[in-house]
Amino acid sequence: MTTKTAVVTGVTGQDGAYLTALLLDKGYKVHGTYRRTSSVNFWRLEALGVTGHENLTLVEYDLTDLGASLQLVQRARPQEIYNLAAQSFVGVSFEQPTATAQITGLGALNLLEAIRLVDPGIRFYQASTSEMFGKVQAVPQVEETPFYPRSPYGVAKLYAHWMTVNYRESYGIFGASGILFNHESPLRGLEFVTRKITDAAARIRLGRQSVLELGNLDARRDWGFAQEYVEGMWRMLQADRPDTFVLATQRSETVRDFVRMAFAAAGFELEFRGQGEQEVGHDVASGRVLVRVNPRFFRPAEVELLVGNPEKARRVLGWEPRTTLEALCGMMVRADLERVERGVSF
Ligand code: NDP
Ligand code: GDR
Repeated sequence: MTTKTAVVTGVTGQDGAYLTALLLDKGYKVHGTYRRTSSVNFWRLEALGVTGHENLTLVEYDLTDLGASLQLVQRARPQEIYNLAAQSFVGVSFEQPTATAQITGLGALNLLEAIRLVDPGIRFYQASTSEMFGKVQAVPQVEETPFYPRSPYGVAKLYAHWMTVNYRESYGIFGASGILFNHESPLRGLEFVTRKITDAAARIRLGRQSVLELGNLDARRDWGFAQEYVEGMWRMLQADRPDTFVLATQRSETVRDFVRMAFAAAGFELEFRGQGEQEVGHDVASGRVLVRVNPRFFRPAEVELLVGNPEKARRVLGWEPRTTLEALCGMMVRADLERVERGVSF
């Protein structure tokens, strides 16, 4: 059991909840930060059974505030900070590019500055992303693959990544950057495509929804299980030296493949016909159209193909993904069937 203290920003999010549960389990004292909103949402922490934990302190904090960042570090006096807070939805970053830059880009700098000024010995984890590879320059992507972000979100994350590297090289700060490929779970937000799909498959199965509308079905993603990825974050901060690591499964499937898989887990056999905006997916048994393309969900610039090679993380950190996409998808559909039956809507 450790006696360390950690700060986790973005504790209300998917990764924040899983990481908090992992750290508490290891004996950490955790200061988890959340934003003041009119209806704060701790459902993920509740789902993992950690809300009332004696070693968990929930702290109101906004990443865009430098003073608040200084105060957070001064009060918590942590050995480790995991910066998971972000405006993390790629689609929204096209609508709100400035807010995304301030939160997702400059927010990380506020924390790095707080570390530099208060205690340069604090270890820092930056939640970097495969979106930085964007229009990919090599397949599969590794730590050395050149970046080419394709969204305001990707550009903001790239800034935060380079600031982490810069503070590592300029001030000797232990800044680790985890380039994580998409990772999902039953705790994934409903706006992200996997959860949108598993939720819809469950609702359609139970007669609460008739059709699912999606954007680009051809996009390929490397999807892993979030609970395993937060373990990788922790390992990065226990390493001998700060570095940059890719976490991925090395398997890439299309959104269409994931739709087929999720609907199969809900008891439908889907076949697709038509192309582009005209494409639909129908249930083979009934002939009913259950999936339709809606251009509203297209993005101004798309990331077509992501597939990462986590060899460095395997070698240096002993980290490995274990859950197959089929198992992950099945787990998400089962959780959504159960939630829809109970009438719960997150
Ligand atoms: P979520 O969107 O589920 O969580 C993001 C968190 O950031 C939420 O707790 C949110 O709070 C918080 N937040 C947003 N804006 C602010 C702000 N101004 N100040 C303080 N907190 C804020 O993301 P995930 O858990 O999926 O991802 C965690 C991190 O990892 C993110 O930085 C994401 O960009 C990155 N990432 C995620 C990947 C994935 O596949 N999941 C892959 C690679 C990187 P609130 O609840 O109030 O909105
Ligand atoms: P992504 O995840 O953009 O990869 O970012 P998302 O699930 O939003 O999209 C994945 C792919 O699916 C396509 N798509 C749709 N996406 C959404 N959300 N809704 C739809 O209806 C839809 N139809 C098709 C998208 O165009 C895209 O190609 C996630 C986030 O967690 C980021 O924070 C993180 O950095 C990256 O993963 C790695």
